[in-house]
Amino acid sequence: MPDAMDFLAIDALLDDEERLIRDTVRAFVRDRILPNIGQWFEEGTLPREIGRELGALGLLGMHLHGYECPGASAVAYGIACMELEAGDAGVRSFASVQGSLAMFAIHRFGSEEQKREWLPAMARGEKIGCFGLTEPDFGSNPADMRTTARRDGSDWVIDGTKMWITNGSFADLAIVWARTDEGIAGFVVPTDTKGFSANLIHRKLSLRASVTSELVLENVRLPDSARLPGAHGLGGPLACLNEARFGIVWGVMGAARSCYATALEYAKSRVQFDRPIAAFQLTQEKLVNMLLELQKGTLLALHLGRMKDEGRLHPTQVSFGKLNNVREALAIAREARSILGANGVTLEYPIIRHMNNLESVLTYEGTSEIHLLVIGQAITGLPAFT
Ligand code: TGC
Ligand code: FAD
Repeated sequence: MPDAMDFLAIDALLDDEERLIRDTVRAFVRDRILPNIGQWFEEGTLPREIGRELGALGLLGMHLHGYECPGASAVAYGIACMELEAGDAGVRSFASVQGSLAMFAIHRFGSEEQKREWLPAMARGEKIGCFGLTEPDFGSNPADMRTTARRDGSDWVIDGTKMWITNGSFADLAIVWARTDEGIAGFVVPTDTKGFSANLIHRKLSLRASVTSELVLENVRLPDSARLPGAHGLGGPLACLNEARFGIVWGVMGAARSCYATALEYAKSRVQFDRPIAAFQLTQEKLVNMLLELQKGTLLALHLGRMKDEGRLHPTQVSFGKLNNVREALAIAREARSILGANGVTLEYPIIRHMNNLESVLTYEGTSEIHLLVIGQAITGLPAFT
């Protein structure tokens, strides 16, 4: 009989190293994250030392090569994201921003000096990075950003505000994207630079176990060596987003798996009308629909991961994965929540936490509408953004 948690035997499609990474990250989540996450979520915090712990496990910049980065495959990186987000999207976000956005930006576009200065310490989790693209008035449309960087002698002077920036308040460096006379450019901004400040965003009801901040840059003066020399135009930040979006395609299946597993166990033990609620046809329909989308989404993530490892994954295919898997993970979480009845609304169970987190995941790294339009343009040849 197929396994209720792995009905299509997807496990058999992984190699030994991939299974080892999965088991290692799963054990870390079980021992370190799950016992604490309810409290962190309630308090609206994520301890900064999680960075060093993720670094010690080789999970920061894990798919990057050189500079003390592990150089793992895309599939291995995806599996790690899935296991981290089975714990909480806040922990996966931390790893995504550090590895796929901040470290990737330096790895892909940075100078040799920037790589040597930052990447090893970031891989160890000693230095924390954030990625500032979104602004208060420009989210889906970063091309029109207002933050500017102007030349002043041999220096650059940056002014502007970035909004909703993960890891912002405890970051040592911010990758800041700004408009220059030559187009959009990226800068490595040490957060102790005069004129830089980060303000914690309070009262979030989603991704609470994650630090989200506003970055304010007032007359931030940096030498030319702080500019990412390889990044020219909006394609720079968008290339970083491809990496993080790929991690989300996997990550959300971890959150969905946690919801499905919780609902399945609960349904088998919760008795109403003298029967376990799992014996009712309506409950079985919910569980089966959840399983179908969970398994299809996981297969999709694996397929995209194998394509990425073969170097033939197109950004629009990442959009396909992000749109489908986040949408389905959110539907699974909502369905799972209903199976738990009133118990589904408390932090005693993980479901409502995942469900609330997924609302942010649906929005960040490109909203579902933006990914739909990216795919729409790819299949029709007609852009419908404006
Ligand atoms: P468009 O004219 O289409 O493109 C501009 C230039 O970029 C290139 N490009 C890409 N390059 C790499 N990867 C991609 N996915 C790319 N998409 C486009 C393109 O070829 C062009 O290059 P060039 O050389 O010709 O200049 O740009 P557009 O202004 O029309 O915008 C397209 C659109 C709407 C798809 C894009 O702006 C977009 O993706 N918007 C969504 C913004 C977004 O995703 N923001 C995320 C912020 S970071 C975040 O949310 C982190 S969450 C952190 C956490 O996990 O906690
Ligand atoms: P808007 O762009 O104002 O969109 C609002 C609505 O309008 C959405 O439904 C959108 O899909 C829709 N819409 C917009 N344009 C169109 C269109 N052309 N056609 C149809 N519908 C459209 N950003 C960073 O740079 N770095 C980070 O680390 C980061 N972390 C984040 C963490 C959290 C918890 C959250 C919630 C966000 C984070 N973001 C980060 C910001 C995130 O990327 C943006 O919220 C996202 O890109 C959407 O921008 P917006 O919120 O301004 O929404």
